[in-house]
Amino acid sequence: MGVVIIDGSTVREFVKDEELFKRSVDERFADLDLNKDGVLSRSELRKAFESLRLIETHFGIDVATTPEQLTELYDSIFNKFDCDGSGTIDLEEYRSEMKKILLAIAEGLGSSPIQMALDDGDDNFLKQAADLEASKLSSKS
Ligand SMILES: [Ca+2]
Repeated sequence: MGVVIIDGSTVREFVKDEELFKRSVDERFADLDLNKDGVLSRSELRKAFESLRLIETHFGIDVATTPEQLTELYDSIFNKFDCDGSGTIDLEEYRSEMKKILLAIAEGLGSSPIQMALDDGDDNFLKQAADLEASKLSSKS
């Protein structure tokens, strides 16, 4: 268990680093694509959000309590990702929506840093953003 400190610029730098951002988003996409058909289905995306706990931890949305409400919530997320309404999410759609989400998180954080507790095995985007900042700081000194 460790603690990282991030603020809006940490997240923004990560998104701006196109190569790193693409690589980590693409890796995550491949992990989520459980049946390896190259696109994310509704249930694959839902699993992703459940495991990330993005909704509870970063958007401050009241966590829906009934299964029906949860399904509605995940449906609306899915529809946001699925820009062309094809019923699946391709890599391009995933990249562009993750970028929007992370920039929205960055906006929400602003310049007031927050502490984020991480388990050792955690490898989410915010942790990677913090790692990137740490590596830049250490290469400067
Ligand atoms: Ca799939």
